[in-house]
Amino acid sequence: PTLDLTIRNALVQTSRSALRVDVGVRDGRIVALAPDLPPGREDVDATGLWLLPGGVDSHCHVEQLSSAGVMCADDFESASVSAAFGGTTTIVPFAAQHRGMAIPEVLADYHRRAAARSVIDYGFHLILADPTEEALSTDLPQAIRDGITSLKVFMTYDKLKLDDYQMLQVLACADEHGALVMVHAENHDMIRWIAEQLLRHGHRAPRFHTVAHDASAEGEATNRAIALARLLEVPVMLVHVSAPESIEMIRSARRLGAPVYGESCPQYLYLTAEDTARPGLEGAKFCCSPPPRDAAGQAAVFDGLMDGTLSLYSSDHAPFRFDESGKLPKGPATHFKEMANGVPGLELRLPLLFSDAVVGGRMSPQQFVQLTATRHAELYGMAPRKGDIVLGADADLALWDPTRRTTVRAEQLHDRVGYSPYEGRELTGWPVQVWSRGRCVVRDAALQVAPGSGRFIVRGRPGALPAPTSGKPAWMRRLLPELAD
Ligand code: DUC
Ligand code: ZN
Ligand code: ZN
Ligand code: ZN
Repeated sequence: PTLDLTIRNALVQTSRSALRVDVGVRDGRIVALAPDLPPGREDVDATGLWLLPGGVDSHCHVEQLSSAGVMCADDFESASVSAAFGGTTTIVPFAAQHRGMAIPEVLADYHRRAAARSVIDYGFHLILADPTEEALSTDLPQAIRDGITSLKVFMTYDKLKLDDYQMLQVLACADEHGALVMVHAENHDMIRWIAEQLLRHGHRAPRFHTVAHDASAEGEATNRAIALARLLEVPVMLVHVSAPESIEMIRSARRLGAPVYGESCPQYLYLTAEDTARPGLEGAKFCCSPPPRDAAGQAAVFDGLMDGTLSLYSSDHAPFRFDESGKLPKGPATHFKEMANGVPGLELRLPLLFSDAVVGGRMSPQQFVQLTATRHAELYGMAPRKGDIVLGADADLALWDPTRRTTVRAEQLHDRVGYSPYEGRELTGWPVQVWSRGRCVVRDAALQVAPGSGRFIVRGRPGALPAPTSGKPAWMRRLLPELAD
């Protein structure tokens, strides 16, 4: 039978090697990787271009209400379109429980909205703000069985933070039922105390956000999250890691063989605290939590990504407009504690790293593929369908022109944020054509599919977890041996 799609003459960059092969697609899957394939019904001559697996962005916020009640600027349509234009073909945003909300309803709501609007495939992580008995005994296990095999917990924010006891409950429950726990690690009271001193002295400007979120607060909470996970001998994923001391703690834990994982993001490689000090309120455009740090922090993040201490490079796209609906709820009178927290990054995540590190010669295309796609799929239970160019995988593909030069202009991006923290940057390398399950999503700088054509991914057991055992949990065997036999 004929191929639905043949992409010929590209340099195919997989997670393992660069291949001179044609790629054949049928029924949405990669079915042939060989020279001189027969023409497909869609036949693409990709001479001079690179074919990469579509990116997997396992950390983004879409159509999500913040704990302060602010709605993201992007819905599932604008977010997924923006992702696709930037070479990403899978997103795993959050379904956010707020305290008092029933988890099944939260999930049903996100499912309904994403199914109607996403143009690429998507999964969800559950944000767990209220780990009640009901949540831990019934709702979370059910969500995991339904393919939501990861959850995020917070150590800060008044309305989200869990205490250490609750963290242990969640880590043990996730271990029992087969989910990976992502942790936002910042010490709540350290940040709260610094912020209080700053505000009391009249320091209200955006840059004081970065002062309040001192690196030591991230380091302290990272250390504690690792200690809690190690007590139970369970995996943990530290998300949006920015502080050198946090990276060092993850590195040490991993050296000891602990299943501790880390993720970082473009804002920690390509922004600094100085950006938040731009005149007036302009600095708010660069404020996220944890905040961008300094040049030494940028270098530590890059080294962590290169040596495997940090496994993932995600966007942490948290889109808020630069107005009363988002960043500046009180207009010009807004102080740093009142700003919505987060920066956009879905569309530029891959082009920023590609230009700086791959074109810049600091990172191999294989390492880029692993950091932007393969490991996301593996660690979060989507491999081998997603995240690589291998036989049998979904034909989620991005054709890159490694020489295309672009100047970042917010008005040319497809999100609804209205500004870009990377405005004016010159980038080399851009994804010029993108497929999701063999359907062309982006071609000639135009969207080719309708909203709602993306599918929910029922994720399996995360690769970050050890193989399931039928016996008692590791912590019980160690701490309560008489119960474990
Ligand atoms: N955590 C995130 O993951 N994103 C934005 C802000 C935050 O606190
Ligand atoms: Zn967070
Ligand atoms: Zn002062
Ligand atoms: Zn986030």
